[in-house]
Amino acid sequence: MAYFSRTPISYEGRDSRNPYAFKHYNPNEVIGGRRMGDDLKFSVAYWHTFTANGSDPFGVGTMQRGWDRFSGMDLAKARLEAAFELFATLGVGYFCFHDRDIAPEGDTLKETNRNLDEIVGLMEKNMKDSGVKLLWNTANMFTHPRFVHGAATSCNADVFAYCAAQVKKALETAKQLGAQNYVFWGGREGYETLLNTDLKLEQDNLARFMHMAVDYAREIGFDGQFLIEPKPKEPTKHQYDFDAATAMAFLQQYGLKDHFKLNLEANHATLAGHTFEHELRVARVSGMLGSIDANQGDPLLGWDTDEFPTDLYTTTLAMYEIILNDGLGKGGINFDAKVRRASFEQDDLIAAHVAGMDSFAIGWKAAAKLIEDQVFENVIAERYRSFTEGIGREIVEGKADFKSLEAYALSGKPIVNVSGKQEWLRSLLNQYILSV
Ligand code: XUL
Ligand code: CO
Repeated sequence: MAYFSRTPISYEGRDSRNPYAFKHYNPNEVIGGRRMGDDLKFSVAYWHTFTANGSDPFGVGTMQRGWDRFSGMDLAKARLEAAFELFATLGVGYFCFHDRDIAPEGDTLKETNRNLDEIVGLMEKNMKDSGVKLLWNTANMFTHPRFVHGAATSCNADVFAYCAAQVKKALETAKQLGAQNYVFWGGREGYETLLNTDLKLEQDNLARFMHMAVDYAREIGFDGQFLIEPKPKEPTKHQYDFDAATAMAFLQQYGLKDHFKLNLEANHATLAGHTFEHELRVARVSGMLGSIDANQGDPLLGWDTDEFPTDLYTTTLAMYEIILNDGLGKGGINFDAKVRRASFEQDDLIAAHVAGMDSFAIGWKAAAKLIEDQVFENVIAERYRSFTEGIGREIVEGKADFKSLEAYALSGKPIVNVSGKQEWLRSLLNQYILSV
């Protein structure tokens, strides 16, 4: 190994204190007929792990990375080598990237595509040799100054055309590498002020762009799942794909719903003022839960901090939704997470992924047991029992109307409510998490 010197991470059980060992992630463990490894399809994010240097608005990069002694295409090749070493060390089966994470831009789009082709060829070979798969790829249409006014929602038609060329190429890459999904995160698809914005045209254009992508995927035989990744703000003030509900309404309005699912990110949910589990539930009950970006924000900071996920309430309630969804299908659990600026040693990358994987494994165990025991299902069934009989059943079956309901209400039957028992339910959740 040229970049990572640790032997593959192994499972040492819950009492281990080794930062480079799993205490809970044990893919062959089975609860309630489900195998942990089938529900926990982990993926490493190329951008945070191999390209981020730790710079922030106040300071330069801090990360110590063996591959950073190179530049240009040599750097791209070194990162690729480091990436497949890390996947093997962690035993992770998937990864994700933006086109510009893996190969540098050239002076022209032609040259950029040539750089990309060369790395994608090498990547394909690495994937074959290792068995590691591409969970999803996407196009970076937010970093370069040409995207200053947006990408598919830019006021400049030349930018729209450039983006079409870029996504066309990205779909060809997806097809070549057998990507399971293709993601649209609307990097700069939003606006700052209505004083210079044609909101209707921008949203119509975004839908036109997505239809073109769907058509081209069909034309080249790419059969991965299209995903939209909602986010309410950052970098723009008003992102068009605000949250799961907004993105689903957009897909419905523009006739795209059958072609897409959602890639939901924990920190994006909290930026939108939701819990992660709320976003997953909203998508799940509409059959739109596709994949997740696993990370967490900081409740004391108002921005997308993309920390590695360690909050067990969130991982448990996320896995609860994922198991009730019967897994994520083509989707997976992508660590869209970065080590803190002060965690600059290369081994921190390993410890961070181990922490995230273990946190989701704990979440999986607690959730699988909760579902096996039907803890919340029984509570919920009892709570809504009034809709399974009498007047409630008539409402649900469409047999009631305002007149029949008025007659029922006027009959004088007393209304009796019962407690929601939230505190007891939270303590039950604690018990399940503590007993994994
Ligand atoms: C940004 C974000 C992206 C997407 C991929 O907040 O989450 O990294 O996941 O473009
Ligand atoms: Co993300």
